[in-house]
Amino acid sequence: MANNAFDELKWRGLIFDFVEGVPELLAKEQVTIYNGFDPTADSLHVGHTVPLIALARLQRFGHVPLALAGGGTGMIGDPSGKSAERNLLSREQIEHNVSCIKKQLAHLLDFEVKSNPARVINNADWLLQLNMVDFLRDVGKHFTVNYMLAKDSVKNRIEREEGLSFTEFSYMLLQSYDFLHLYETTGCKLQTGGSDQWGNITAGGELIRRMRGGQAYGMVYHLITKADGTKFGKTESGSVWLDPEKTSPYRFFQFWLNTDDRDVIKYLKFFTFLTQEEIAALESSMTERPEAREAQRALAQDMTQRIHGESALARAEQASQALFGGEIGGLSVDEITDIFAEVPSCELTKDQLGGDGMPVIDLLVTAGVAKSKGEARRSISEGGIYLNNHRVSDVAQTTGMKDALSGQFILLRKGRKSYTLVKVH
Ligand code: 485
Repeated sequence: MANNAFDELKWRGLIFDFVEGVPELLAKEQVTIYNGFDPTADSLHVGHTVPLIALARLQRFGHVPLALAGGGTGMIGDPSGKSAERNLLSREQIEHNVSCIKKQLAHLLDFEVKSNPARVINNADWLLQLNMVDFLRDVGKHFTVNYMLAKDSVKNRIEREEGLSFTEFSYMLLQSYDFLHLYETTGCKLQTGGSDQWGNITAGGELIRRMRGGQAYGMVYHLITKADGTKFGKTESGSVWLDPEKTSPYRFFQFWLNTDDRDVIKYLKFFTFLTQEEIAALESSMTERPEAREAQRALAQDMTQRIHGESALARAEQASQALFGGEIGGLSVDEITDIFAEVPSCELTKDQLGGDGMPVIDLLVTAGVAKSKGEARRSISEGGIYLNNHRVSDVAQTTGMKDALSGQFILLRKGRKSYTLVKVH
């Protein structure tokens, strides 16, 4: 760890921009710092973890982190970084999403430490009771429309001729009001976020200066980019969520494991608490033995462990081995479905496999692994056929319900990694 918070974040390559005075502020006092997260879905995704983990980093340096769930702002929708107007979510949906993301926000922060415990707050608690006429008089009067139009979030929409509703146009006033509210009620002086939040954060600083004559600060992080130009945090199956019901720990582990060599060192700095020395060692390993993918493995282990816990990591690693011929005996139905989702499959009834079962040779033909019994026999005698990842050594071997994992699956493999999943029902 660097010896002050700002240098640490800077070394990690996180800092995109900051208000003058932030390094000194972080060096000389214990600062209350907030970062907001809108409840647009019932889970955070991997992109959200950069600012969240940064809050945890700042907390380790003695600062006080506030993670804000936007139960109020979520009713409106932030136009920042968005090219099109969003659909409004219902109140019930927002409340549900808030309760889901609050748990995730809490997961990475420390609530026990005596000197600077974290807090999770919800801006619905103060925004929903605002009176519109009071708000327009007290807050709106401090912003010129000219100032608001000059913000990137607004300018981009107008230039693209997409336009934006008055609803989204007003969003920056609400986020500004949050900063003012937290400045007054908690002494919060610093707001953080991704670089798309710069306009909203500086607007809040402006409001605090104009209404209270106070000085508040902002600091924004780089949005994550990928060397291949595609969007970070997405796979063919969609966003990578923190909720294990939406993205299984196995998929989550695989997502990190698949990081491009050109991105992995940057991600180790952004996402993990590994030290400079540890990251430097992984960097040399990557240059010398890229095929070992040690850096990717360290990243995948660290993130999966921190988000999903030790035992989920162990299972995810075991699951990852399954595709490389590892033991599949202890895997659950959900894990097998998840791991082998992309491999060809076929369906068989329990009757077909009941009684004395059927010769493996017949199953290979039925499942399309071999074109004929002759080919099936040949493959077995060459030692190239595996049943549940165990080599079939006898051409006369039979298989039946005794081999069905959880009574539902038989996994066939031909050669090193050509799998077929037989589903029994
Ligand atoms: O007082 C606040 C109320 C809400 C917010 C911030 C302060 C949320 C913010 N307006 C927002 O929309 N954030 C995005 C979100 O919630 O998904 C993303 C940002 C990204 C990063 C991340 O949240 O686009 O840059 O800040 C944590």
